[in-house]
Amino acid sequence: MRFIGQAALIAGAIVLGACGGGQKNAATTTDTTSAAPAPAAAASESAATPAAGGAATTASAGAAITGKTWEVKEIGDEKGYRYEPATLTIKQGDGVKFTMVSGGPHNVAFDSTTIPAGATAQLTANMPNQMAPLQSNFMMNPGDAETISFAKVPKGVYPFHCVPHLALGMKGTITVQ
Ligand SMILES: [Cu+2]
Repeated sequence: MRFIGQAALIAGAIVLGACGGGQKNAATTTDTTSAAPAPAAAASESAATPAAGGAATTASAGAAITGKTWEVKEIGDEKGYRYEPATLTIKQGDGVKFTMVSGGPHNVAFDSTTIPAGATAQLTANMPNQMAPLQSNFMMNPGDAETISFAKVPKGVYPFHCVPHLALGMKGTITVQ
């Protein structure tokens, strides 16, 4: 079980890394607020100098985890349905690995209206497997896991919940510092 989880994590990191490295210059193509596509030279400059406004949060490529990966368990038992821990404070660039322990299926879902402004595009890109926008696939069996990168997302509070068990109070909060 432990090896399976680690293999999945490594595979996820490789996929995220490959996307993040290869598509950097394409990241602004979905930003339709710009009057014209930026030439390659301008793209290089913006990569070297952090943007002052919110434009940098528009992205189509997943950003690889550069910091620590935190562990959250998904549990459903006689005490109820919950994430453990349900409250996390992490750094921008960290990742969170959600692992199914019992009582599934569980998943991890965010609401674009409750996460920080401008976070939706990058967080969507950072979630490896989604059955709907900002909703991870179901984790059916013990040991199934999904790792979500919080690299390049805006700092702030990210409430999340389990779609099948929201009514039963299975939810949590990740604060990105
Ligand atoms: Cu659940």
